[in-house]
Amino acid sequence: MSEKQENRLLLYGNDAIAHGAREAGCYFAVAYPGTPSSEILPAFAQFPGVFAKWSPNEKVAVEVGIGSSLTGTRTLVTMKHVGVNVAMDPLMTFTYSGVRGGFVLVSADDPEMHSSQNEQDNRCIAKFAKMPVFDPSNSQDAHDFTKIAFELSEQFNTPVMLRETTRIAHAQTMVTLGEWEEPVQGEHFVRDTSRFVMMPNFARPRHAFAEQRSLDLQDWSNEWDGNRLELKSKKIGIITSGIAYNYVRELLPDASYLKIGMPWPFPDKKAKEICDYCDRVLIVEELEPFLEEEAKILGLPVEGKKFVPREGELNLDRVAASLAKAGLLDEVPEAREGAPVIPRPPVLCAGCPHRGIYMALKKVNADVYGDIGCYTLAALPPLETLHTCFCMGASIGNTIGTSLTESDHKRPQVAVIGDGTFYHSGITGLLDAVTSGVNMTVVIVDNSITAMTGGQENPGTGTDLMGNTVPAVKLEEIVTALGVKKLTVSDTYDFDTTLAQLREAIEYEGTSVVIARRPCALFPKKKKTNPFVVLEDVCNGCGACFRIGCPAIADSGKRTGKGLAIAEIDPAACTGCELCVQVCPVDAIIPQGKREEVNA
Ligand SMILES: Cc1ncc(C[n+]2csc(CCOP(=O)(O)OP(=O)(O)O)c2C)c(N)n1
Repeated sequence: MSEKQENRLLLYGNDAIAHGAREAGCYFAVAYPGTPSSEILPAFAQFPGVFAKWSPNEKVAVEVGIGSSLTGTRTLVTMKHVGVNVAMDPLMTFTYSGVRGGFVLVSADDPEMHSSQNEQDNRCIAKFAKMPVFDPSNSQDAHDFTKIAFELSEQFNTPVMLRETTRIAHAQTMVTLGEWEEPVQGEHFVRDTSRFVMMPNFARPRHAFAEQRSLDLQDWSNEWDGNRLELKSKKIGIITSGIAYNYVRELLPDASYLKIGMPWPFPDKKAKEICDYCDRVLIVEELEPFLEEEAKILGLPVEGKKFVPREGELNLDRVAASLAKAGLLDEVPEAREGAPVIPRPPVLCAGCPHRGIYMALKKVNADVYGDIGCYTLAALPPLETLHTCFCMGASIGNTIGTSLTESDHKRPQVAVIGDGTFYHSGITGLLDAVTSGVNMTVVIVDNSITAMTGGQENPGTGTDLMGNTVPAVKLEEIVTALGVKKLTVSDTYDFDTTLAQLREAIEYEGTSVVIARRPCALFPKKKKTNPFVVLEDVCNGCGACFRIGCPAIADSGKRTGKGLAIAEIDPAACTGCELCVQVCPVDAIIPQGKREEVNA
C-alpha cells in the first residue's frame, strides 16, 4: 500500500476502500478472502488503532460483523461476489433488523471470471436483500463511497453494499484523501428484542420498515450528487455506472450522461430527467441489465442489452463495438494491440505439494469430485484428475450423492478438498458422509495455508492477521471428532507411500479420510533445496516426468537415439521435491550437486 502524501495518492480500489473505512472511523473489519477482494483487509489492518480478522467463511464473517455493529462499532465486511451467496442467510434478515454501528459489506464482483466460477452481478443481490448498493467507477469513488456508506448505514439504519469489480479493485487511479477519524469501539450491546430477535411477530413489522426505508433511500438517491447528471447533447444520453462509465465517456465525450453511483434504490427522477432531455437514451452497463430493467419498470424508453454484451467484462473495444452497433459511432476505433501476451496456462507450481496425491489418484483411476483452491488446477492436462468443481465445500456433498446413487460402483469415489476449504465449508459435508455410512474417501490436501488467494491464515495456521499467536485447530482432531474411523496422514512428497495409503483408504468399507500434508512451496518463503538435473545420456525419453505437470520440467529440444524428447529441469524453478525422481524409471534425475561430484 502506498504512503499518505499531501493527501493525494495513486491507489488501488481495494486500498482506497480501506482508506475510506479508516476515514469513517471504522474500528472493526472482518472478511473471508477471495479474489478480487482479498487485499482490503490486510490494507485496513495496517492502520493504527483498528482490529481486523479473517473468519473461516463468509457467513461467519457477516455474523461476526453483525455482532460488532450491534455494539455500535462501525464495521467493514469484505468478500468476493460468490462469498455473498454463502453469507445470504444472516444478511437477508439483518436488513430487516438494521444496524447500530455503520455496517458496510464490500462485494467484489468478477466480470469475465478472471478467478471465479461464475460472474454473478451482486447489484441484483443488494436489491433482493433490500440494501442500498454503491457502484464505484474508480479508486476515488471507491474511497468516497465507502465513507458515505458508513454515514448512510447509520442514517437509514441499514447495512450497505459497496459493490466493486475486478477492474476497480485491481487498477490504480489518483485519490484525494480526507481527514482520518479516530476508530471508535462501541460501548456495549443494547438489548432490543423486537429488533434483534427475528421471530415472526417481530420480523413482520421490520419487513414493513425495510420497505419504507427503500422508498426513503430512493429520495436520497435522487438528491445525492454521486448520481450525477451531465447534460450536454440533446440527441444522445447515456445512463451508465461502474467501470463502463470510463469507457463510454472516452468514446462519446459530447453525449449527456447520468453517471450512477448508487444503482439501487434507483434514482428514478434523474433517469426521467435525462430521458426527457435527450431524444435517445442508451444504457451502458457491465453484466446484468440492472439499470435497464429499473428504467423500463418506470416505462422509460431506453435501450441497452440489445447492443451491449451481457456476458464478460466490458473494455474500450467492446463498448466501441456496442456503440457502433447502436449507430452511435461511425467508426469503431482500431483495437489497441498491446505487446503480445504469451499464453501461460495455469499450472500447479514447481514443488506444489498437491501434485503427489493427484499422481496417486490418477493411478487408482478414481472419480475425483473437486473443490476450489490451487488443487482445482489438477483438472487440466497433463494431470486431468479432478472431475467436478462447483463451489467451495461442494466436493464432499457431491461424492456422497454419487456414492449413494451409482449402481455399478465402477471407480473409487473420492472427494478432494483443501485445508482452507475444509474449514470453510467441508466439515458439515463430512459429518453427513459419516452419519450416512457412505462408502467414500475424502482427501484433505493440507498445504497449511489458504494459498490460492495469496496465503492468508486459516484456522489451522495458529496465527492471525494482526500477527497474534492464536489457537490452531488440527484437521485430525476435527476429522476424528466427526466420527471418522479410518484416517491416514500422508506426506505427498513420498509417492509410493502416499499411493499405498490412498489404496488402503479406498478399500476401507465406510468413510475414510486421507490428510495429504506438505506445506505450500511458496508460504512461508519457498524453501529452496538442491535443484535436480536430468542426465541427458540416461534419459530414455519416456515422458513420465512430463506427465506430472511440473512447470520446472521442459523438453530440452534434444532427442534420444529413438527421436524421443529428453527432459531438462529449470534449476531456478525446481524446489527439489523429488516427485519426478520417483516416477523416472531409469534414474535419470539426480541432485545437481551429485552431478557436479560425478563430473569432478
Ligand atoms: C465462497 C467463496 N469464497 C472465496 C472463494 C475464493 N477462494 C478460492 S479457493 C480459496 C481457498 C483455497 O484454500 P485451500 O482450500 O486451503 O486450498 P489451496 O489454495 O491452499 O490449495 C478461496 C478463499 C471462493 N471461490 N468462493
